[in-house]
Amino acid sequence: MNSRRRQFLQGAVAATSILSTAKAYAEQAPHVHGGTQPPVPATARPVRAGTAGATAHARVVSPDVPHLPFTVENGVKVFHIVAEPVHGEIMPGRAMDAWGFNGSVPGPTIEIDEGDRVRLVVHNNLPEMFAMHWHGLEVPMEMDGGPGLSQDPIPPGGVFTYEFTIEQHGTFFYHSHFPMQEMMGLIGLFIVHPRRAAEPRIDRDFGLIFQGWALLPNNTVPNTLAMEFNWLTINGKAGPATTPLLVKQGERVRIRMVNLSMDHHPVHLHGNTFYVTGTEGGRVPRAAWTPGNTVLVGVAQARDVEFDAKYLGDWMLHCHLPHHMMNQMASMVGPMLMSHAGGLVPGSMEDGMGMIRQGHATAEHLGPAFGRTLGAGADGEARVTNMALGAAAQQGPAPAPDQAPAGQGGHAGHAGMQHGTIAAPNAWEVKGFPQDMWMVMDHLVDHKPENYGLRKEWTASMMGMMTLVRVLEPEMFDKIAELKRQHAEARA
Ligand SMILES: [Cu+2]
Repeated sequence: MNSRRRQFLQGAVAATSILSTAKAYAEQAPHVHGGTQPPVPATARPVRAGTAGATAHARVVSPDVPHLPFTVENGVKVFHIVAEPVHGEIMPGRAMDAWGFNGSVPGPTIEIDEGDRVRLVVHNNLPEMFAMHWHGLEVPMEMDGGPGLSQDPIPPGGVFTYEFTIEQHGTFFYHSHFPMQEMMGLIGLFIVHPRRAAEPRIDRDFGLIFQGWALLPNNTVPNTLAMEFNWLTINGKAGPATTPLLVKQGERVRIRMVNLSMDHHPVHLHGNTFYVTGTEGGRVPRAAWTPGNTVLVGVAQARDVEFDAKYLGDWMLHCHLPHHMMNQMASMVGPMLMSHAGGLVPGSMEDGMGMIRQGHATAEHLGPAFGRTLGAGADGEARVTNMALGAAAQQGPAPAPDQAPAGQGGHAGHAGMQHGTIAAPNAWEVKGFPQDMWMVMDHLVDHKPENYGLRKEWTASMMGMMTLVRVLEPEMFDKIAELKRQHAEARA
């Protein structure tokens, strides 16, 4: 054991100093959902005094997620973390009842400096036991947060104090070590800046957490047993409700990405080449940096990428798994609605319980359409395996008369979905049609200053695990900064 490690262990405090009850603390704690908290401005702040050779580093911006405040007591940075149920919105109108920390899902960002001693007072306001793990941090065993293994679980209403000194730097995170609780959202970023600032100097530093949810229609509570995920989020928001990363042309950008979900995410940046400069184990030696535009962020991994923002533009940053670029995937209703002969009107049993527009529910032309048979059935049915969604189907070309019942040019539509209206006259004769997912949602998010100046209909394909890196001219950057200031003022 080296001397630093020994000092480290000697300094560790007794694990269970009860400072206050979780409930009492929670009443004082800021209860602000991440989505309503203005992003922390990317103002540079100096590395703490006394670190030789240090230069300033940019503060990490974690869009849609607040920073966790701390106090300093006898040189120790003291944080209070409250695990609790959180009601929030994945996007406007799509509520979620998950579990998070201090009113935010994911939890607030902890940002410290290498060499800091930290005291993390964890309050359990969940209805069941809990323990916190510090992912990637080299802490004494008794501080590791393995329930049963290294500590007794924290009971509901209980408090556990973790304390250690951090002699690492990089992108780390904190999370519940009960797996099903992880799936309810209990994770947050834990960023440690190096004693000596990174070279080349980083102008804009961002932190993103990727999560996946099974939020079934008409339900606000994630199904943590599901193996299929229909909502994919960055910092708790799905596109287009994610908040763009704003940079000025010419700046050097770092994006720190952490994945705690059930899938790996190959994250792709448009229009720029980046270098992978860090993992969940810290900074990668420069000689080993690799160029790319897509980086696989596996479950429980962190990846830092850096690039010089040379090119003006609103560049997509997104998981490239196709189903992770969508919202509200709902394959379970496909077999019910995939008919070419649908229409959502109330009706009798004979009308197919309101699921067909006209005709008889058991008519031959509806063959397999409503789950009556499996496999090949009516000719029209064989052309498509998806449900025929929305306006594309409603406004697009009607099936030829021999391919659909007379008078049934329309198709099952979903209120709120606006699918593309550009389709070939013979679209319905093409197997597989329709596929597009064109949903313009500008009106839901255009009030956000960070979205100022984006092209009309920019939201049409901004869904799921997707955000934007906006490389702006300085004047535009300053204009948006001013709008953000006004926006924050108006809400205060
Ligand atoms: Cu993905």
